[in-house]
Amino acid sequence: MKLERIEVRRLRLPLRFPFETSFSRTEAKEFLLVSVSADGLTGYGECVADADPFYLPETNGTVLHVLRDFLAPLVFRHEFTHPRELGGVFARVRGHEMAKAALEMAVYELQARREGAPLWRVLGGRGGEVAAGVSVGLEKSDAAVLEKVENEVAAGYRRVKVKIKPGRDRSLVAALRERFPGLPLMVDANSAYSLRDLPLFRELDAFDLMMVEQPLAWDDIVDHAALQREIRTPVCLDESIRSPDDARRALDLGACRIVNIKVGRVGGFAAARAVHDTCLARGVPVWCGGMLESGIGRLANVHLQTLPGFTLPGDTAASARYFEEDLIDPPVVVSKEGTIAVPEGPGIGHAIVWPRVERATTFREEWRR
Ligand code: OSB
Ligand code: MG
Repeated sequence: MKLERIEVRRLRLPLRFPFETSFSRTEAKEFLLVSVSADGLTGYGECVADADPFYLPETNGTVLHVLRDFLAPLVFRHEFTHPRELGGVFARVRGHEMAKAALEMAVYELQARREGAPLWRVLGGRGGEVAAGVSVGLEKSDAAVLEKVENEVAAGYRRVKVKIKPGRDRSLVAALRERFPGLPLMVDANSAYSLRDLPLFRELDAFDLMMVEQPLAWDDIVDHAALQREIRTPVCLDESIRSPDDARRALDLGACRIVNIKVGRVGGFAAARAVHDTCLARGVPVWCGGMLESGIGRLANVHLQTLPGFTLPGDTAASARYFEEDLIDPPVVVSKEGTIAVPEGPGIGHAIVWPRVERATTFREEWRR
């Protein structure tokens, strides 16, 4: 395959409800959409970088720079037979996983369209359905979080994750556990704590949480290993795993017992597969994280989590939880049983609604071979 054209758009989609974590509060999703064209077909990849570097270091600005000045020239210079080769093409560029992933995901999506196959087939997954979990942000009060969780449980989600931060942890978890005794429940701290908070995590052991996600620093695995040795609840790593090697090292060190896989965070589908394969070989469960993606990235996540190691529900919720109007038709819907149907059409498998993309576009640039 010889790519002929790459287009990058910046989009802004208002969220139906603000989403608050320990690191920020978001009222609109601002992201880059990468389109790649060859031989009369185009594939699409949604970038998970934000406008700011508060989750991980990359931003929409750094992604645009690295795509324009490094990754696009590299990919135009190479001819390849399968998108799995792009990891090698990009290897000289250190870091910038979200930029690499956005371009590589677009090429995978194009590959699927070339084969007339759903993305899951190119990734080595399966059709059918996947189990949906939901991520509930911080609210003004514990009562407000409880009300949100009540609604999500009624909607059918198979697992609920709530965001925590210092001062908004013990009482919230205790209240949730009292109200929902049997609910598969977990917490995500987005790196808001340190090892000095060990007593808190010992207390949380009493609440039968499925896991505690990324409690300590975004670039740490050593302290997480120390924490995991001291608590019963499984630690799950998100921010700390940015490559297949990171996953191997974290598991060797005992830094976690569960891994959250986000394609954008680990540098693409091939890397996500490699993280998945490492975990599967060691009996470590994985699940697919979310980044408040539009339907384009959301569907990519649906296809990915049909791989056999994704044994836990992901953070892939219904389009309507996030956006008044998603960019895809039909939107992603979650059944009363908490499942999402895996698309069977070519590529991501649902149509992109171009008038909505145009309306949300705030910037556009294209490069040619
Ligand atoms: O840590 O998993 C996270 C959203 C933005 C950035 C980081 C995270 C999240 C979520 C939301 O938890 C998951 C989703 O619903 O897409
Ligand atoms: Mg997380």
